This record gives sequence, structure tokens and C-alpha cells, in this order.
Amino acid sequence: MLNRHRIRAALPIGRFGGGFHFHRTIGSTNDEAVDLARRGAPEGTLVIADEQTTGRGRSGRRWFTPAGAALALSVVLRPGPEWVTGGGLMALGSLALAEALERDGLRPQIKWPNDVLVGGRKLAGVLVEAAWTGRHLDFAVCGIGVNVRPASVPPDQEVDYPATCVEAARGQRVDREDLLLAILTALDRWYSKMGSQEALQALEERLAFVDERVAIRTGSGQEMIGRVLGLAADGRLRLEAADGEVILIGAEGSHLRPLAA
Ligand code: BT5
Repeated sequence: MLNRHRIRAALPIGRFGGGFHFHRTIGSTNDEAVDLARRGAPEGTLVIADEQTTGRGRSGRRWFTPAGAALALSVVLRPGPEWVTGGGLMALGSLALAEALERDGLRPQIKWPNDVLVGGRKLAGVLVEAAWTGRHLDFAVCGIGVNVRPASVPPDQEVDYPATCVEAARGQRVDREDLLLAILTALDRWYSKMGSQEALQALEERLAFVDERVAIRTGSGQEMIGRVLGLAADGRLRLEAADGEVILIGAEGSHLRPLAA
């Protein structure tokens, strides 16, 4: 069980955790954060659960968060709308995760748009959800799930991409509270720098499959094949199509699959 007192004692971290909601078990921390944001919760409000019973991935997929083994957190954000449509918030979450894991000596890679891999296996994912009034962004919620202990890794037949956890990648026990606080610290640092050259470079340095051929299914169901060039400042992927044209692909609803060389 996560030690809520230790976490509370370290908060707030920058803009995060002034409002702090801890649950031993919950359906989905994103649902709770959306609910709080609707009722006016300020930017930085933090929801954490030790276990999720209906954790969600993108497009209605499931996210497994068994008790005592993982991290599941959601934060309320109120950024400019372009950070949701381009995918910048997903990139922010992935970058913060990657940086926090590097503290533990790991070499994470970001599988655009929202997964973090170590050794080619997924150990964390980001889910951004937003509420709009017309073109006005009311708020966004950035949810982060991390597999920490082996018990958090779903069986192979339950996942669409090979999975692992931080402890397996590190080969030793990991303090979940420390990792959580490191993620919040990195989130706060990069949130202030979103869209900067520094953030773009930090993201591209960690981007998986650069120069490799991938297939992408976009949010509108289009299938594209090309070579990954890098990212645009707003989080869109730069892909070189077979005819040499460079295409920018928005992150919302997009799914990337590496192709054998
Ligand atoms: C994601 O979706 O990777 C986003 C995951 C976000 C989870 C956080 S936890 C806190 C917050 N509250 C929530 O309810 N959600 C967020 P996507 O790219 O759609 O990947 C989902 C797919 O990953 C599933 O279809 C499975 O194949 C696989 N999967 C499910 N649970 C997994 C796990 N624990 N580890 C690795 N892969 C998993």
C-alpha cells in the first residue's frame, strides 16, 4: 500500500498536489480528476490510487493497476488548447516519466505518442482527456500509469505490446513513493518549458524508432507508413512518407506500430 502520509508531507511539488486526493482503491483516477476539474478544482490538483478497478487506456482500452504494485496518478491541467490537440500533454507526461526513470539508472524510450518503453517493453502509459466548450478548452487531465513491481505486469495474452515493470528492468526493489515524487518534480519542470526548444530536444533524444519504418493508424482511421524523423514542437510526429513528403501527425487517437526493417 502506498504511504499517503509520506506523499502528503512532500506536497506540493511546484504547481502539483496543493489539492491531493488519495484512494486505496478507485475505478479510475482520471474519472475522479475530471470530476474534480468540472467542479472547479485548480490546476495541479492530484489524484492518486493504489489500485484501479476500471483503469483506462486510450480509445476505451483497459489499463491494469492491481493493488500494491503500480503507480496510478492523474493531474488537472489548464493549458492552451493546442497542447491537447497536438499531443503536447501526452509528450509532457512521457518525458516526465522518462526523466524520473533515468534517476533510477534506466534508459527509457518514448514510443510516440504516449508509451514509455524500457528494453523495448512497455512499462508506463499516459492518458490525456479534455473537456471542451466549442473551441475553448475547459480543462485537461493527464493520467499516468506505471508498472513498478512484477505483480503489475499483465500476462502477455492480455496486452497488445510486450510489457515489463520498473523492478524487472532495474533488477532491484524500487521505492514507489520516491518514483512518484520524481515524476511530479519532472512534470512540473517540463510543464513550464512546454513547447521550448529544450523540451523538444529532450523528447527527441528519447524518441523510439527514429529513422525506422513504422505504421501509424491515425485518430480518423487512416493508415500511414513511413520513416520517423522526429517531433514538432507541439507534440506532432514528423513522418517521411515513401514519396519523400514530410507529414505531421497529431497524437490524438494515433497508434504507432514498428515495422520489421
Ligand atoms: C495507455 O493507453 O497506455 C494509457 C494508460 C494510462 C493509465 C493511467 S493510470 C492513471 C490514469 N487513470 C486511468 O484510468 N488511466 C490513466 P493505450 O496506449 O491505449 O494502451 C492500453 C493498452 O496497453 C491495453 O490495450 C493493453 O494492451 C495494454 N496494457 C494494459 N495495462 C497495461 C499495463 N499495466 N502495462 C502494460 N500494458 C498494459
